[in-house]
Amino acid sequence: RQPVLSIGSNLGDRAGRLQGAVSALEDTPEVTVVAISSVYETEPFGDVPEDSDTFLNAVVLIDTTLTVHTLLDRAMAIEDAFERERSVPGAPRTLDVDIIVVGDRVAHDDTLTLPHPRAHERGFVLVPWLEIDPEGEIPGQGFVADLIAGVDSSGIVKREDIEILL
Ligand code: PH2
Ligand code: MG
Ligand code: MG
Repeated sequence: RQPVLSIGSNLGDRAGRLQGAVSALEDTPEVTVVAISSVYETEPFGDVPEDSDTFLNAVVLIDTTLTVHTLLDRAMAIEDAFERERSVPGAPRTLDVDIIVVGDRVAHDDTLTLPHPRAHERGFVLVPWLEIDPEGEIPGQGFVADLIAGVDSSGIVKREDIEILL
């Protein structure tokens, strides 16, 4: 099982936070980082305040023997370590770590929905994901390569000057 994670930040030292998130994932027992996409500067999308700053986003493929809920706990602990504020929905975030898909796993419970319910319409997820996983697929939605055709990716620009290292 190779879970696909989306990471994003639109507050403060955005690049430093994405790097910190990847390092924290790699430091997690039973988690191996398999691939990291380029970093993209992306226009705020969807349900965010109108004056939101642009995000840096990337997608990370991992390999793990952790259960999805343990992985989710770890993702939230990593967000907390970077002072993620949860009080205001849609507020600028220092760090967001989302589980996008875990193979063909489907989950709907209080804490986790898989696949991520909005990933298929988000260029900031699909564009970096396709880069590192050309066969990527969202169960019930289709292949990433096909889904990209249906989204607006004009506000998604690769930042050649930023690189996340393992
Ligand atoms: N995350 C959101 C809402 N909107 N837009 C961009 N560009 N990048 C994000 O990571 C993002 C967003 C909710 O988590
Ligand atoms: Mg999110
Ligand atoms: Mg989130």
